[in-house]
Formats: sequence, structure tokens, C-alpha cells
Amino acid sequence: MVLLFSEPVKAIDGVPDDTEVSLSVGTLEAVSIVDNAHPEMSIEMSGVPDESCLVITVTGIADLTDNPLTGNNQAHITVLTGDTNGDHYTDLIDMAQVKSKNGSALFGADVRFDVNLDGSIDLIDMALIKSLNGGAVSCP
Ligand SMILES: [Ca+2]
Ligand SMILES: [Ca+2]
Ligand SMILES: [Ca+2]
Repeated sequence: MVLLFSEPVKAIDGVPDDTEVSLSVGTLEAVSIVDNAHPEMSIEMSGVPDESCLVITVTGIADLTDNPLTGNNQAHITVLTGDTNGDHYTDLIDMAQVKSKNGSALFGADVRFDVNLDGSIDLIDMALIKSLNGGAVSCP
């Protein structure tokens, strides 16, 4: 997961780690800020369950001239396998969407149609969505 900020950031305590980032579900593995030129924070995590609402809370960061982060410091992310159209339900609409992309090369936003993450969009992905039909999640 990569968070984008309006300008480059740093950890106020000098080390980007679990004092800057907390997750509502799953396990935080690593936090890094790539460099001073890009306003990006990279967050590695594991064990985030399917059908969950992941809230990432960021605290203790500042811009490069020591102005602390202001404004919204939380990102709400819906975690739902097979929900290719992002409407918070896994259903026949998603299956139809994957069917329309069957055999397409993975490119840009189309990666979301590769539900099993094996590098191609095919019948296996459609079968997976079928098996997950009825899945739902809400993420306020
Ligand atoms: Ca820290
Ligand atoms: Ca859907
Ligand atoms: Ca696939």
C-alpha cells in the first residue's frame, strides 16, 4: 500500500515504523518513506482478512520543514475479494465484468480483474467470483 501526500513527509521521531502507522485489522510489517523527493509512504502489511474494512491511521509525521500533518489522517479501504467494480458486493455483475475482460492482458486498472493474482484474466477468476458470490462489506 502506498499513501500519497501533498508534499514530501518524514517521521517526526526520525524512524518511520509502527509509531507512525496503525492498522484496524491485520499486521503491520514495515513502513518506509522512499526519499525526500516523492510524497509517498509505503506500508507493508499481512493478514488483512477478506470482507473487512481496513482503516490506516497515520500520526507523528511532518513535512520537511517540520510542519506536522494536518487534516484527515485516516484512509478507509474496503477489502473484498472479487469485488471488481468496487460497489462493496461480490456478485454476478463482477463476474460479468471479468467475463468481458477474459483473456485481456493485464494493464493498468485491469489488474483488479485478475482475482486470483496469477497474472491472467480467465475462467479461473470467473469461477472464483462465482464461489464468492454474495460476499459483502461495508466501510463507513
Ligand atoms: Ca517512529
Ligand atoms: Ca461488486
Ligand atoms: Ca487470474
